[in-house]
Amino acid sequence: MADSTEFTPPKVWTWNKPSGGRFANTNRPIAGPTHDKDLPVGRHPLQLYSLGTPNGVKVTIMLEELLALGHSGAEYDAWLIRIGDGDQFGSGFVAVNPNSKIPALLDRSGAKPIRVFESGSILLYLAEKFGAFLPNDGVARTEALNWLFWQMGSAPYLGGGFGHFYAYAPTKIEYAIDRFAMETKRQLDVLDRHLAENAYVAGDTYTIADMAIFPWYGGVAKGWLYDAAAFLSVQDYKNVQRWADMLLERPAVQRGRMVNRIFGEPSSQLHERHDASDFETKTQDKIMAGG
Ligand SMILES: N[C@@H](CCC(=O)N[C@@H](CS)C(=O)NCC(=O)O)C(=O)O
Repeated sequence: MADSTEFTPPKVWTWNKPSGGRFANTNRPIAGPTHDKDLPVGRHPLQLYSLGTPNGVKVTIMLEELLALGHSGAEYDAWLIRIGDGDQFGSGFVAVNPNSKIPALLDRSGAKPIRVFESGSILLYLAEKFGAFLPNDGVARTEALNWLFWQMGSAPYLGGGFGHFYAYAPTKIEYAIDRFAMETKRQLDVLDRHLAENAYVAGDTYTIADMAIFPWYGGVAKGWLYDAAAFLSVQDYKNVQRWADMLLERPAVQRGRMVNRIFGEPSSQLHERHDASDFETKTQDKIMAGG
């Protein structure tokens, strides 16, 4: 491959070769479905089509937290969408999310199903539907939304920028890695300074802002993402570490992290979730495996 610094872009970009890198098989410059495929539908009011990536985990944590609070209307079926196999381009999935990305939610509790896509929109939708994990009004609500939208705007630099060029790109480009490592560390510092003064992201209470930020910035701080803990000196972000450890203690967070997960220890993976008892089977597996 030519040295990236020698590349001169043509006048008009054309799709004449695979993009290279980890997602070369599924990357396309056009939207819409590639094949006909209906989505499965289970018995619960909420149907989630997702994968246990940081964006997917935000929503499963929220659903498990709602159930832990006693909101039985938050019962859900979680179906696995294997993005590496192109499931996000099936016609049924595209009808729920025209952007072909997980997570996507279908609320079938009313007369007409309601589709919800974009993880931030799903968190807000669920918070408003159940009146939970988002203060009703005032400064606290605005602060929760500030940080929810901060996450939605910032994480693409962490994932699509830093993670892509550090871990997935076919060549290591110093300029790109430096640029996005700088931005990722800046973002971690933003969060670290804020969490020095606040127990949770939006102040004293746990909200959807924590659920949105934890899988990304908690994940990078705990070394789960991109094998980059040492490179980013994540141990230095002491307040982010304190906050991530506190969230990790929550049983709903532990359950949410297992749903639609297809990597890591087999006992930590619950590919599909259709009932609360699905977790118990996993706990039994763990005990049998001596874990
Ligand atoms: N802004 C979107 C991003 C979702 C997203 O990037 N999902 C990734 C997995 S984490 C995906 O489905 N990728 C499949 C693809 O790009 O084809 C959200 O927060 O919901």
